Amino acid sequence: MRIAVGLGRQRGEKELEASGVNRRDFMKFCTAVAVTMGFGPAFATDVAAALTGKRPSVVYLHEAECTGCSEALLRTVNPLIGPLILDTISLDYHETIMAAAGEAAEAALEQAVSNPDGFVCVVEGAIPTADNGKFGYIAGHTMLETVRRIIPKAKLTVCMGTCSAYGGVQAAKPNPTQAKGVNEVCADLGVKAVCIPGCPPNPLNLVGTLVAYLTGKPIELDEYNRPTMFYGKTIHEQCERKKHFDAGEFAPSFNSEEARNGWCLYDLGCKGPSTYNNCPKALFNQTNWPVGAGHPCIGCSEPGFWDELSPFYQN
Ligand code: FSX
Ligand code: SF4
Ligand code: F3S
Repeated sequence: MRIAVGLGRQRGEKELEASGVNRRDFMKFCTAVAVTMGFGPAFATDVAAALTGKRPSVVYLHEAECTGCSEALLRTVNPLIGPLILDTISLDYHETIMAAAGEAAEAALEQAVSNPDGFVCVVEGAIPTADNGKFGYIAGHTMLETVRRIIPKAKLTVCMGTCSAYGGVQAAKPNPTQAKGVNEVCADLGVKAVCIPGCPPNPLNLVGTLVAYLTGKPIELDEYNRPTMFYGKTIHEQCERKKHFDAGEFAPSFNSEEARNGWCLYDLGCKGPSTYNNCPKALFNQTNWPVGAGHPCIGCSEPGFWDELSPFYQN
């Protein structure tokens, strides 16, 4: 599946209002993005300007995965955030919601790719590389062929999710399709995509990356190409259960009084100490996060987590 969208037009808050987003909610969202980026609430005005200014043409390539990344973007509990995200990253032609299909969808892709102002490429899913990529076809082309053709032309490429970043579940042993992440598959083409891992990732991290790009902020990356503004600290450092870890208070089972009372989930398998992500602060749907809901972190934003960080549970 692939999506080609957003042809670099001017927008304004009126347009957002037309899609049911009032100024107060819009600014609340901009503040959440600004805080997630680590710039503080004052940067919300710049975020608002970036989100209502000229939006970039975005090509969204969809490869081998579970579509959880799109679900995380589209199925927000706050009905107002959906239109904002859709408008911000131009997902209005997302294949699962777009009207265009077949040749019209293909034409939209080509139109976006040849936009004279350039385009941003967002990739979701891993790329099967075994036998010349024959395990993944879209519109008669292998996924391998398409990513290698489109991505080098993009002004910025963002890997949405652990699969496009590092291969994810498709690359778990024995990896029969030899699935790989974008940077590995396109290394010889000089591509360096920004990785927003997580299975799924937090949509705020994608929006924040695009805002940084639109406002000309440098995006500092760690050794796995993750923006340090989102992935600079471990889950453990930011966890609300850490005081219990420090006090040696470990929940003995999921269904225990101790687990419900916020004790540390380390003995149940939590990988928070070796996982870099901002889940405890950014939250999903601005509501909660795995450990907050009583589930140990399984390390979903780390390369190779399916093999290297499993088993996910201990008891
Ligand atoms: Fe992977 Fe995303 Fe996990 Fe799923 O597209 S990061 S399997 S949530 O859907 O790629
Ligand atoms: Fe660390 Fe996990 Fe315990 Fe939180 S629950 S303090 S992340 S080990
Ligand atoms: Fe993933 Fe751990 Fe966050 S499992 S969603 S990195 S809490």
